[in-house]
Amino acid sequence: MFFQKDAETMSRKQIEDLQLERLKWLVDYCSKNIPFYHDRLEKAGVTADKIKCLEDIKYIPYTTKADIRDNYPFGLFGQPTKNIVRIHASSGTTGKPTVVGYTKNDIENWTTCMARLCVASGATEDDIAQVAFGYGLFTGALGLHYGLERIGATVVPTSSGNTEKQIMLMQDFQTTILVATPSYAQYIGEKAREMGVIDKLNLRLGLFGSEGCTEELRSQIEKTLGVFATDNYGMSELMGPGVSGECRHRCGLHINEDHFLMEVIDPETLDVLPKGSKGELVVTTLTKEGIPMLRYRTKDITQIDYDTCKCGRTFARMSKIMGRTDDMLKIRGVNVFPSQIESVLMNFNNIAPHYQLVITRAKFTDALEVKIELADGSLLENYSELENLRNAIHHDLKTVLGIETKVSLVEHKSLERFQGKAKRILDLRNES
Ligand code: DLL
Repeated sequence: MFFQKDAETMSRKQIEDLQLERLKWLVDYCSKNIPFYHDRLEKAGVTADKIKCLEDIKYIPYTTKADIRDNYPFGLFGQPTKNIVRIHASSGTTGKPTVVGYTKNDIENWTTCMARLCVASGATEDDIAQVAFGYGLFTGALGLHYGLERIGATVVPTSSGNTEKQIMLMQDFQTTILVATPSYAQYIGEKAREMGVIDKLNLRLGLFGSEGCTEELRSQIEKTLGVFATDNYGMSELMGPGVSGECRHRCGLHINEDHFLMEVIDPETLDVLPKGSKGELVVTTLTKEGIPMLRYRTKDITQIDYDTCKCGRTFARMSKIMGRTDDMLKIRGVNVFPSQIESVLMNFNNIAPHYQLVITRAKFTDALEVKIELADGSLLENYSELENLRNAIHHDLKTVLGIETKVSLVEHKSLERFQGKAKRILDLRNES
């Protein structure tokens, strides 16, 4: 089953011709509408005319998250806000989020990309789909919501959390599709079992994504919930979910190649690697108007297979994300950069610049403990001041990260010191 068979089964030549045409358009669009890109492209001597084949993309400089941060909030938008109909955001590397904007056309293309992937995974208009991603600035929920609605499925926007009610509705509505992060799906399964209703659920399909999931974990969740689950990839800077996703054959995630041009690079030398190599994924958005991206460095590690899939789709398939080239963590589906935490801590007196992040998983839910050293022993005498400091740090971390943390103030000089690169992150999730 296809959502748009013609587009999804184009020949490689047709895909590449379309990508080239769109890349030329994009270069022109960016230099005309976005001063940042105008200057970058001019400096690099790149105009649409200089792009004669897809390989000529190499003349275009890479874009990074720092470029988005430096142009906060709307500096990289390709349209004035009167043409922007939606804004989403994800974690930035410091205090301010990474903000993205969508025009009406962007929302339409996003919906189409999502609808294709929903159909590829086996969703139909007969399905009742419960979206248990958090609604809000996060792109996951509304992305899937629009795509599923477009194919005619009945969408239930429960959002994440309130798990018992979530399960009650799942049972009462006889929901057939669960949209969630794999870890939340696992938690839902466990809770439903505890509530004694696991056999009363009618789930058949899981649309998962936004964080990594091993094959072992996936089969465990599939067994518990009685679903067939697909992996879906995307990121806010590129659109949200809808960039790529698995079909029923689950041999890689089909990339919506008419909207995204992928390259794989060596993150050290920044050289483009030969097709099929493993490396950092770099993505150029081919149709986006709100906030187009030229050669965006995702920091995600993958490899791309260009052979036609058994499902008949000709769009290339990327492997599951194999890791990151930076220290970004996904905690309860939310991107967390240690640098965000550091920038919060640096605003406080009375604490030393020594901290440790301990991540654990209990009952399928991630927990983040931030251990911070006191600057000296003076506060130890004063419980209320200590509590005030702890509460203030907790509050600021919640504001910046958007998730709950446990803040522990520890005695001066009690955390380990490092001779070389500090190892501030203790991720114990795979050990529990
Ligand atoms: O996580 C978009 C999304 C929502 C994708 C729902 C799929 C489903 P961000 O919050 O900006 O966007 O986080 C993007 O999450 O660079 C990856 O490191 C990671 N990520 C996203 N999908 C996957 C996946 C959404 N399927 C960052 N497997 C990306 C592994 C993933 N990591």
